[in-house]
Amino acid sequence: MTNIESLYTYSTSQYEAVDHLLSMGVGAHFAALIFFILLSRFIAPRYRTATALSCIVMVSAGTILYGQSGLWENAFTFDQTTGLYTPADATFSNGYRYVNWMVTIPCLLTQLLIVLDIRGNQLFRDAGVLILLAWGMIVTGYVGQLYETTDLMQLTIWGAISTVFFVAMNWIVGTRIFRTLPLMPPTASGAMRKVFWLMMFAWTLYPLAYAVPYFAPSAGGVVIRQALFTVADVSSKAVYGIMITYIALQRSAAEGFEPAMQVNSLSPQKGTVAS
Ligand code: RET
Repeated sequence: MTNIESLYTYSTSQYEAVDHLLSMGVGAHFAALIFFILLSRFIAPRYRTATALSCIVMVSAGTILYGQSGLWENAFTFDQTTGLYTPADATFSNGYRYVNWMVTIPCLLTQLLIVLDIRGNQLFRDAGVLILLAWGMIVTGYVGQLYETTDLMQLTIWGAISTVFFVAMNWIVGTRIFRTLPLMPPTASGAMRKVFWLMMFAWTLYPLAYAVPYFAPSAGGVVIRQALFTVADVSSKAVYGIMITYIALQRSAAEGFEPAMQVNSLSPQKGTVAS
């Protein structure tokens, strides 16, 4: 049970491309973490949990990517005679990512519900259903990817089951977003619509990465897969988190939270004279 990553030898540029992509992912998440910590005091307490959840996602994803980057470096050694990177003792695995999603996806879904201002029992119910669907998607996808080098039929069956959970989850996310749009301040509803499309785009890159063993079982395919994962990670967590925090800020300002109003230049700075 291994991933296709451990089957191939890589040219220096292919090996380095993956190494650089993984390191870029680490940097992007830790940089975004600083941004969320700095911005959180401008967000009204009612929405601040959404930004706090982004901090958890950044630490969790940044740490796993740091591990993936170390694993990649240990899983291949440079062969002086051929000038290629060949598999070493350690086995590279994408499985760590799937396990990490068990933590990050519930946070991403919950922060969405918080900026949609879904509260109380409704929040527990919606978050509960979405998280169960997400876990169903992840666990079945995790099992499927274990077979990617041995049995493409199993990869297909588990991938199909996982997709059923994925579609159901997206359906609920979409209905919650579009039902709430008319109730949001106009400064936030445009961004919320963009969040929906960002999710559709970024989240779909993950099943594409899962499917790489079908359409590109090669060293080049591995580079494509790690690039898909990196674009998906940065968009679905860091860029998404920035948009969620932006919405939280707009809602905070619309509800009269002074620090948020100052960020939006809606209230005069202390010491300035209103003319
Ligand atoms: C799998 C298996 C194949 C079918 C589908 C999948 C969907 C994965 C998704 C992952 C999203 C991850 C995120 C992580 C954030 O930290 C499991 C690859 C549909 C949608 C958003």
